[in-house]
Amino acid sequence: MKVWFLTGNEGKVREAKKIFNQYNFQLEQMNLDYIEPQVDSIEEVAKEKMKQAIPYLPGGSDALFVEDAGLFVDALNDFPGVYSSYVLRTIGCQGIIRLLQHLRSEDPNADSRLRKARFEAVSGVYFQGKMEFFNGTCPGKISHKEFGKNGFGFDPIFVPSDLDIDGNPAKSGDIGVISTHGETFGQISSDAKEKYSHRAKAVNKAISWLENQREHHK
Ligand code: ITT
Repeated sequence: MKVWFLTGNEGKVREAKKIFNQYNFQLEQMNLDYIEPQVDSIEEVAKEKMKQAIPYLPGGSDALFVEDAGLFVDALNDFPGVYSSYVLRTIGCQGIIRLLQHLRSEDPNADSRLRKARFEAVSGVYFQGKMEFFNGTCPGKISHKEFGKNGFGFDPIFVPSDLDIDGNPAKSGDIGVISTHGETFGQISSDAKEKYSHRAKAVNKAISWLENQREHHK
């Protein structure tokens, strides 16, 4: 089955494609000039993207996929959140680091608390007149400098929290079974990022739903 992904972001396409391909879905990028709505949550943005894309779905047996993501920094009251694209384009990763410059502590373990952040993604999938939305979160912290050239967007400044044996975030203070050992998403491979990523979680839920729908329509 062909799945059309409405996005202008190549990094998001690469990551989603890798997962969709594992389940034998063919993901194609749909590049529309859509209007980015001024709303309060990434879920509303995803819903709005879906509304704008449905009329352009090329084939009746194809599915449509949308996703909106953002970086939420605790010390900045969840900024940049829905403004993440704009903030990346304007002040960039360096700007986020500068906004956190005042957060200093003698305790080397304080960073996880003081520089706490998370990536969130909401993905939406539409097939045969039905649609559903799913979310994924990746907790972590903002690094003191940019590290690494892998990934895209805010990856060079984001260190994901360790994971326990089940792939869930380890309790604060615990050393996880799966860990980047302080490395950012910019320093690790795309395979490694997939274990932690907000996108992978939301995409996997969307794929399960789509597989069920596909069975239903056979
Ligand atoms: P579309 O709306 O066209 O899909 P976008 O680049 O605006 O593309 P989002 O609104 O979903 O994408 O993402 C908001 C910003 O957050 C954007 O600048 C992304 O580069 C960044 N971002 C999203 N997911 C990310 C990830 O996994 N790693 C690093 N940065 C990410």
